[in-house]
Amino acid sequence: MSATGLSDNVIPRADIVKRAARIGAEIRNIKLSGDLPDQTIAAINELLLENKVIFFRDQGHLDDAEQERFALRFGSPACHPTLGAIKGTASIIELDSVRAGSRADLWHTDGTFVDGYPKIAVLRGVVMPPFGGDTVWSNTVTAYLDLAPPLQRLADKLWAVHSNAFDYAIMPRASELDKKHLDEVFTKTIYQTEHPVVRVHPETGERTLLLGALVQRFVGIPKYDGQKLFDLFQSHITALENTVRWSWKEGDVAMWDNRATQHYAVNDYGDQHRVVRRATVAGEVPVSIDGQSSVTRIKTAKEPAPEVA
Ligand SMILES: O=C(O)CCC(=O)C(=O)O
Ligand SMILES: [Fe+2]
Repeated sequence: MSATGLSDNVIPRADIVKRAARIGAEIRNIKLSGDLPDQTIAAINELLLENKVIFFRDQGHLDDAEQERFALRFGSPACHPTLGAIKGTASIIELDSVRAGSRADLWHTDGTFVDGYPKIAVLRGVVMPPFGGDTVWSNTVTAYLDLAPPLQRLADKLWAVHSNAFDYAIMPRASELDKKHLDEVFTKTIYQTEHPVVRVHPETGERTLLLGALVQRFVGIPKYDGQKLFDLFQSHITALENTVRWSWKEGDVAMWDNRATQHYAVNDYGDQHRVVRRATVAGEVPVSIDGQSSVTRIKTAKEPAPEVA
């Protein structure tokens, strides 16, 4: 049952199938489009807030334009700060396994190197391998609640610097080509943004842990100690009880609340082809439990690499 009961009137309870106790539900018998009634959109938003990630099978009718029209019923497009959108769309990016840098096999929240990073992502499975290639999401609200109260109080006070100038060289499964591509394309402009480690969710008021792969360091804490703290908090986010794993079929759609989750695309499908396309909805600037907003401290275009004669 949903918190307000709104979804019960519009989406029958029998069509909401929970996939794990703490996160994830599949919504059945709905055809996604940009033309769904307002009430249905509100019910989907409510199910999203409650379940953090929701799944829809059999959405093979969607093309890029319709996928984006559906996503934009929840807000305005979030254009990726350094990657171009697919032609004819405002926000859709494609991750194609044959292209360098398309395997998101790290726990992350999307786009946290800027202050108002995306609030919602809508991901469509376009080409799926016969085995492997699942995606896993974690609930960063229950991860916070799992912390012992003294650790919650510690997290409440911490701030972290997030950047896209990530050290791609440390990625365990990326090829040299992947690393070079990521370094060149993803970091055309370098951002550094300070976010509270505990973000108050703007719609639910829940406390969420805001960390993930783009964290560079904690403000005011030496790197060595910071790494241990990061590992401690992050280990609660990736605890299996806080996660749900989706085994994709082509035409599936996964929609997540990027303010209350992290995700990880499992890189276990070898050379098989896998393509997903993602529409993203712009998000609010995070606010800490004492009302302070995130700030982008640095935004600089990277010098082009010198020509080698
Ligand atoms: O490939 C996936 O399943 C997820 C990729 C990802 O991290 C994203 O779309 O934000
Ligand atoms: Fe992602």
